[in-house]
Amino acid sequence: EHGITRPKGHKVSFHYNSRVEDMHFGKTHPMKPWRLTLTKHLVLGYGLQYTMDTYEAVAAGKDQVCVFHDPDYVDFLAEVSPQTFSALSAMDKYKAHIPDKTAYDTVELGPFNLSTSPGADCPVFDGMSTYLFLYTGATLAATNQLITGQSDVAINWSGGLHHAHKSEASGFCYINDIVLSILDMLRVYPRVLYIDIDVHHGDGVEEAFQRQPRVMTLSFHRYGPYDETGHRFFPGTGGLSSVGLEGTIGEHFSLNVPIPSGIDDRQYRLLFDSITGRTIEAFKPSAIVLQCGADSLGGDRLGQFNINIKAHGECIAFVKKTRLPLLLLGGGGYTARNVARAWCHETALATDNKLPDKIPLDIIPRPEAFSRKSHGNGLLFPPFPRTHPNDCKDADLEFMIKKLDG
Ligand code: TV7
Ligand code: CA
Ligand code: ZN
Repeated sequence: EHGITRPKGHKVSFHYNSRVEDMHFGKTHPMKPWRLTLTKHLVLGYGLQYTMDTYEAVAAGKDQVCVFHDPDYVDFLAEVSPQTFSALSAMDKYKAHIPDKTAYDTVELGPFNLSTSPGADCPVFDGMSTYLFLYTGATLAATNQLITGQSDVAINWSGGLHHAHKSEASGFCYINDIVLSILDMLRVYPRVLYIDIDVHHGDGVEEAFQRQPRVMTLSFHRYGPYDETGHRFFPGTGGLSSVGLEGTIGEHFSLNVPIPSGIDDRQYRLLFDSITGRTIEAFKPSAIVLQCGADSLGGDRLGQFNINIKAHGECIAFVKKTRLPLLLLGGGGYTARNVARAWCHETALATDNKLPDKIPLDIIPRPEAFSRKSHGNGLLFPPFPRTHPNDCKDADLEFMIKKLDG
């Protein structure tokens, strides 16, 4: 009825479990799983479920998570709740993992950088284990679809948690589903390219593969000097010269594109197309994992870029044109209505559909989320108000493109 059709010549699968929506990181915490509810409403409202195979995700097993993470950390994640946190933290096997206090921490941290204090980046909240093992299960199921050739593109908007380390939570990320996915892929594909358009540096994925020439990591992110509070834009890594672990065979298999605030559509597309294009040409990946963090959009609560949904989507379309097995993952995104717009639009791109711009407000459960006067009620509209002055000079971007071409 909308003219929405299945793609010709390739298969798309969508992996999700609505139970992730009930989770709350805390009242003022910017990460709102509710953005996934809105995304689902748009995807269903537009009828995109008829264009792909949809799978209800099941929780990953502890053994699957231990393929990358420290078993003690995985045990802790599987058992912890706000009620058991302090008793677990006192156990010998976990006590050793309590980080030393730094001047920088404003909250009390427990083992593995987890905390029950209200201001923590990685809080322990009710239902946390369920949430973590579900988003991981969805990514692993999506990965399996690709590896077995049952899907050409597989999507998990609840995954893409790129900051988690082997035995430490970081930046709202607890289990690194991306690393687990790539490790699975390496059993089948000779080379995997990881691309990260979240506004933050994909440090956890880069670190995991810094000695590995079969995985190339490429992150585009906000990067800048220390501010007046002594912080860099999180996580503070990912400078131009960070290219993989020096002296190992992994050297030169990671690339970083550090970007000043306020970058616009034209500049971002220029950087993305030239650098990604060259990387694909040179590395010849057998499969691609694309982390589609939507905090790189203008108007994001945490991000500082000025790119619109159309340009964000063009990055996905550019990568899809390679026709390589493609895993699309979510990530950051802190202005929920825009996250949902972007990921719905990108689901349509994956299935070769062009959606009418008018959001079907009459059939989605929460139309008020998309019908604000100040923002319009279109899917791609509006161009976001420029809240960050553009600090990107074309000459600097050209310099970066040349430098990375080496
Ligand atoms: C992938 N920025 C994750 C991005 C992770 C960013 C940070 C917050 C933040 C946390 C809160 C909160 C916040 C308004 C924003 C150095 C600190 C400063 C905690 C207040 N409000 C992704 C992580 C980043 C938590 N962390 O890439 C509870 O902002 O900058 C920091 C570290 C120490 C901790 N404090 C912040 O997008 C998913 N945190 C409100 C309540
Ligand atoms: Ca990034
Ligand atoms: Zn982010």
